[in-house]
Amino acid sequence: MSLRTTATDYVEDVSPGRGTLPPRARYASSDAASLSLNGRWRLRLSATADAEDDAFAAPGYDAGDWAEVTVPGHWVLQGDGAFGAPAYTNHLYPFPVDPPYVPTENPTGDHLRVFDLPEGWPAPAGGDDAVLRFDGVESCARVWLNGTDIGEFKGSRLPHEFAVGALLKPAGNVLAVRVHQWSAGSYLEDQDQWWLPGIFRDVTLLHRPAGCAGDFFVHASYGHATGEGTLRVDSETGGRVTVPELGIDVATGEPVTLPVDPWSAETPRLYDGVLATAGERVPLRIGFRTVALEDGLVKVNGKAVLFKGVNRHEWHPERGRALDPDTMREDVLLMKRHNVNAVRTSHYPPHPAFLDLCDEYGLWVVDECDVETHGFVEQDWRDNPTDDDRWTPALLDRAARMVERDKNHPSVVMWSLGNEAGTGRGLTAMADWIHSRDPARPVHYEGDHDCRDTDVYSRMYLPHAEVERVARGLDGGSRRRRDLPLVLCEYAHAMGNGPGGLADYQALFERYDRLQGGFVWEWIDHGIRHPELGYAYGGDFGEELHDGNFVCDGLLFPDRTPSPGLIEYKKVIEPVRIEAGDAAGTVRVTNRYDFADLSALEFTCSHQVDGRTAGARRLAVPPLAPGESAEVELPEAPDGEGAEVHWTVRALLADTTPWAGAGHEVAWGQGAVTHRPAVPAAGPGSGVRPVADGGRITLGPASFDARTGAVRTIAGVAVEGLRLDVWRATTDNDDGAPWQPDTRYGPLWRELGLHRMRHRTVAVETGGAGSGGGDGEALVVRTRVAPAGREQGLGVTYRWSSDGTLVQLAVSVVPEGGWTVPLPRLGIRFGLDASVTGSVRWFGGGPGEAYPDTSAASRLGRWEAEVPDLQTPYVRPQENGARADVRWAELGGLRIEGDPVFWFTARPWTSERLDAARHLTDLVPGDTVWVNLDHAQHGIGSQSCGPGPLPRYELWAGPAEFSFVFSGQRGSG
Ligand code: IPT
Repeated sequence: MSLRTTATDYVEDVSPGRGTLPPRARYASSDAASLSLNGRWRLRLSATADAEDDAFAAPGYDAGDWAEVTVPGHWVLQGDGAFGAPAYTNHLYPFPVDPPYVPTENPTGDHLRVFDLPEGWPAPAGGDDAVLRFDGVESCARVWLNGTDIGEFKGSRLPHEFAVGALLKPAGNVLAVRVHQWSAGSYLEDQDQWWLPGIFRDVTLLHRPAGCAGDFFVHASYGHATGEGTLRVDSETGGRVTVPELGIDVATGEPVTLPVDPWSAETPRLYDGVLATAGERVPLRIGFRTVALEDGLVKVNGKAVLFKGVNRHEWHPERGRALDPDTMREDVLLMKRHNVNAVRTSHYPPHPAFLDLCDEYGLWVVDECDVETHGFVEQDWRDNPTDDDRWTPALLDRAARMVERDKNHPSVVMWSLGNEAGTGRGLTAMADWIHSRDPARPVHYEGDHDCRDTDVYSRMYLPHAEVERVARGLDGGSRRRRDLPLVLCEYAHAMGNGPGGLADYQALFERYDRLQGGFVWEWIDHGIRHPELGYAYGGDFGEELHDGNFVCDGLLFPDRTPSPGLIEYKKVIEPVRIEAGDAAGTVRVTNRYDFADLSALEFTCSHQVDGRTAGARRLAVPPLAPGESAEVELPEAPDGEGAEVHWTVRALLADTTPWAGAGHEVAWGQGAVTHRPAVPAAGPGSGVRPVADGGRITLGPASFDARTGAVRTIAGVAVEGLRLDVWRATTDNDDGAPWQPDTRYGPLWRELGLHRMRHRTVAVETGGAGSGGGDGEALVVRTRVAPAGREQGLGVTYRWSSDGTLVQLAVSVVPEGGWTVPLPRLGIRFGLDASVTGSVRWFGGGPGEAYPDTSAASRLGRWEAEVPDLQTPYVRPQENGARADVRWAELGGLRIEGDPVFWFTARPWTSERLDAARHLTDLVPGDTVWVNLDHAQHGIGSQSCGPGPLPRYELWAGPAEFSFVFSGQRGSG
């Protein structure tokens, strides 16, 4: 005998649901009445699915003592912790893998909302003249209207509609929705993100007048050879289609062909039209374009496109995946302003309004279905729902809900079956169905490396060398695959500091036709705003299973501030390349758009003398067609009188566009006119010598501790703890992902002890020849820098000299013992009194941070910043903030000139503190500003999920010499 109630069996039922209407095309508006049911709802939380009966759904139920939540929303992000907490796992299911069963502890939110029909709502005509639509509920909902059970559904990020006309009353309608956090559907929704239950997208009541539009399919193709578009709107309910601008007035189902401007992500030309049925007028936004697989390439309107894409999860640091229209628009504007041209809706169909924006502003969209079963990888994909016929109806239901909803968007150029779901018959069934329903769009799926079901060869996180092998057709693979283009649906893992190597990927994408670009992982950090921690990540809510800050791996910080990774990406993918021409005094400009010429841009040229800009002028650049380039003469450079001179050419929007104002910088380039003059050596031959006086040694304007050789002051500025430094607070990419096959240096650095190097003073030498060392003109300090327990070390010589005004420190480093790992960094560090440090001025790369393989966007110039503003606020603190190619820097009364140029970092805490911090709020500025002057840095790479830095960006220990000239700050520079 079973005592268990059967009322909740649907929760663990693999079928998609009961009672819902067939999926259909989505449109933003029509002249039919609608009523938003968003707002404040009553909420009662239970710990299990069956804790409460359905009495609450009956009219007259008194929910006066229930809590309230905002819909759309996730209950765990509301109520200040009273409604449970979010939980983050990457691919592990946060419950036992026992499909289709879910835990008995299954947080269940009963939602209640009473509503009246607004004035003017058409009088009930009897029958089904109203539809109740849910745009997204995680993960399973059962719905009652006015006490009648109308059904239940799964498929969290997909729409579900019910016919409710017969149940509606003019006033006092009771809508009851029981939402279960876990259901059989959860097995299909194992995306790498927070588990966030709730009614997180809109709830809407739609009037469906007699003769209203049903499903319809806008086919708007473009013949690039003829310049003509063909429009045909297939509609369940017949009617007429009008497009006034084109003079179109045809019956549904009837094709019409005429000259049009095509739609592309670069030129998002939309035509306003109307589908008029007997009972409804539906506005259409029509974009003519044809997507086809031709010559082994994905072509739009006859041209192969290069995807410069991002993977976008829906995210807001307070509202989770409940996105408001402004946030969606902000995402699109930020993408457009950063030269992004494509978005993969990882890993589920987005809020439908996002696709309207992509149509309008112009972005190529890979629309991905809400399917991921990644956790089954732990059991070698055994029992994977995508290869189990019992689940196929649910998979097909999801495919249909996506395709039917989104098929009328010109921006959607590919359908994606889902993510990380293994391979199996269910996926094949999805692909077959999609191919037959919409033959005009290619199908994407990464998990199928043989491309049985797909029309592009998609991979994630391939190393550069592997990408090149595929590009050259050397990777083998199935017959079908060999004829398909490669798209990296994920690459360049933007977790923490990074991703590195973007420019090197882009160079490959541009070089080989078979490579059609990729999508950086990912758009935004999913940090959750937290009162004590700043932004919370996995584990911060006490989850028993979690993946820490792996959820913070975006190009935007959680508050949508662009991270240096996005600035770098913008530069790397800029649609105009500006570089030194072959002839002296010229610049080569190349149009790298796929469709647009350069007529929307204007160009300026300026020259910089020692980094200081001397006037900017317009530069006449012809309106080059895509792929064309021209060499343009630069204006005459000013006479630098021995100083370093370079030019900067910028491509700016000539006019305001929908996504950025006139003058917005799209691309830029720099080149040298004259190179940096030699740094004056301070000391040798000047006659200034170190003078010992008790415990002190004086050398020109510097003083030292006579016993240790440690510098104490330079030009009257107290200098603390100056010494060689090789450690950096490891980045997420240094630490690497456990599954990444290459050597991960972060853990090896720590194992070797590079974070606890000891400095043994070998000798402090001031004498001339015969006094045991030194040349009489210099203070020479010899040390050995090494970790406890190991033989590896660095022999370091600090050679101080002065001409009476300047003080030069020449450092030479000789590795000892066998080094089997590269160094994190190589340079010196020292402390300055924070109370007098003031702002930092420098001539070198800026304004933002750069590392060896993230330095494309580092622009040579003069920059100034306060020390706190030099920090990059990675959600999990780690090495950050280095400025590249620094000629000189000034701070705290010191001027430091490097020979050669150096990496400059200044922070209000030590690297050790930075290393120990888990959240930004752990970092508290101290009394000392710590300055690193690095001769070299190890690259960044992408190993938090993908490959490490390319070999040329690794910093292997070897003999090194570098020097710095210190003097009092000049004030004006
Ligand atoms: C890949 C996933 O597709 C994506 O959702 C995300 O988890 C990303 O990794 C890492 O942030 S899968 C990985 C095993 C390559």
